[in-house]
Parts: sequence; C-alpha cells; structure tokens
Amino acid sequence: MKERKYYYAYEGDEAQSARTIADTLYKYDNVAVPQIATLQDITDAHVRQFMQEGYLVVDNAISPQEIESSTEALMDILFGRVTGPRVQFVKPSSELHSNEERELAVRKISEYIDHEPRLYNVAHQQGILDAMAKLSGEPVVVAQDQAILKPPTGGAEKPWHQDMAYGNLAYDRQVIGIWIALDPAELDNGCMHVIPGSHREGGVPHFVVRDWQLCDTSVSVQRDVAVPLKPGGALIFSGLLHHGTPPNFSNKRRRALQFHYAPASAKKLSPQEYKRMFTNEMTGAEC
Ligand SMILES: O=C(O)CCC(=O)C(=O)O
Repeated sequence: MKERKYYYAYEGDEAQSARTIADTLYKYDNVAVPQIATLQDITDAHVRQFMQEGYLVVDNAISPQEIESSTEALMDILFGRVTGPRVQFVKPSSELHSNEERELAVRKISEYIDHEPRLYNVAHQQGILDAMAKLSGEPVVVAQDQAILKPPTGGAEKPWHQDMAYGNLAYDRQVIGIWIALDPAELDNGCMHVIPGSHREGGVPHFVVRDWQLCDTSVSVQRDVAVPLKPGGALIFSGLLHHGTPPNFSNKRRRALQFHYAPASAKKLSPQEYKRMFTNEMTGAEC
C-alpha cells in the first residue's frame, strides 16, 4: 500500500485527487477584502455583521514583532529547543534527515501557551481579548491554542468543518476562533475559505471521510468566500461557521496561529447534547 504522506510533491493519482478536491469543493472568485484595519477598530456595526455573516476580516491583528517572535517560537518548539507542546508530524522521524525535512513534515503544533511565553502573550494580547469579549458579550477564556502549518507542494486540504464539532470546543455557547496568518495566506497556498452565514444553521453532523468533517455534498460550495490574508492579518469566525482550506500546490509555506475563545460562563456540552448537534447518531443521516 502506498504510504499516505502530508509533505510530498504531488504526483500521479494523489495529485489528481487533490486537484479534484481543490477544483470541486472550493471556489476562488469570491474573495473577502479586510474591512477592519485593526482589532481596536471593531465597532458595534461589525458585531452585528459578525452575528449575521459569522466572520470578520482584520488587516493588522498582530504586529511585525509578534509575527517574528511567534514564528521563532514555533521553530524553537519544532526543533526541540522548547519542550512541552504537542507536535504532530506526518512522517516518521527516521525519514526526516534535514532541518528542512523536519520543519516541512510538521502539520500542527498545539497546547503551547503554557510552555512558550511569546505565544502565550499573543493568545492573551489585550486587543484580541477585548475583541472576543465584544463579540461574545462577556469576558472570554482561551479554549484552544494551535498552529497549523501547511507546507509547500503538498500541504493537504483541511476539509470543511465546524470547529465546535471537535470535542474540546463543544461548549453550550458560541466559541469564537481567530486564525492569524504568519506567512501570506493566498489563493494558491491554502488560505481560509468560509461559507458566510452558515453558523446560523447551528450544529451539523460531521463524518469521518478524509477527516472529521462535513459531508462534501452538504457544503454550499457556490457560497464559498476565500479569505486571503497578509502576515499579521486575521480571520475571526464563529465556531459554527463552515470553513476549510484547500491543498497548498504552491512552493510557499502557509503557517498560521489559531486560538479559540469561549465565553467565561460557557459549559461543555454533555455527551448527549454533543451527539445531537454534531453526529448522525440521533438522526441516522448519511454521508
Ligand atoms: O489552517 C488550516 O489549514 C485549517 C485550520 C482549521 O480550520 C482548523 O484547524 O480548524
């Protein structure tokens, strides 16, 4: 059986299948432009827009210094100079011979804020906390910290999903995510794509297909809005918004920080509530 790799130059059937996914499950002609210069510029009108559309795009959420220190912190974790966070590789270490191979084989780094003050400071940056509290209507707590690295020429798709369908984010009130680009996130290297307003449909069953994801046939692809970002730009989005990222066919890195914030008064869903909202166990819905 051919080994499934995350970091590889696309070739043969895999290239075809990645291309089919990129071409049929994503659209590239409806592109969001940042409407908000900085986090401090979020107004009551933006809060209403967020409730309606489920997302906001901010041009400058973190500073060039924060971009640089965050990227350095991720590299320090990845190369073992800082220990404690979880690092998800897509290849066994026996196959990683150079620093570049090691770096490009990492898909996700998570649970780092308790080990990395530079990243803790970004997650708790006052501008982000204030924006999240404004959008949530009450103070918030950090519910999840991770970085998603989509390497050049083979960074795989993250299929369409709702973040609150992942157990650690399954709260009884809306969780809000912020996805912050560290590199340019563009149409050809796997920027975020969203379905505006989809959060208002509530929880939708997820299925194990290529990941824990929405059924491909239930995604409103024709409503897809792509959200390219420059480094330091951010997408703020509801934990119920349908979103995904296509493969990275380019020769450019696409690294991003992602934090989720839960209202301080929110409680975790019971297993029964979770099943009802995000699985097909109660309805028997099929994919
Ligand atoms: O960064 C990506 O490619 C996808 C991130 C995402 O949507 C997630 O991890 O929930």
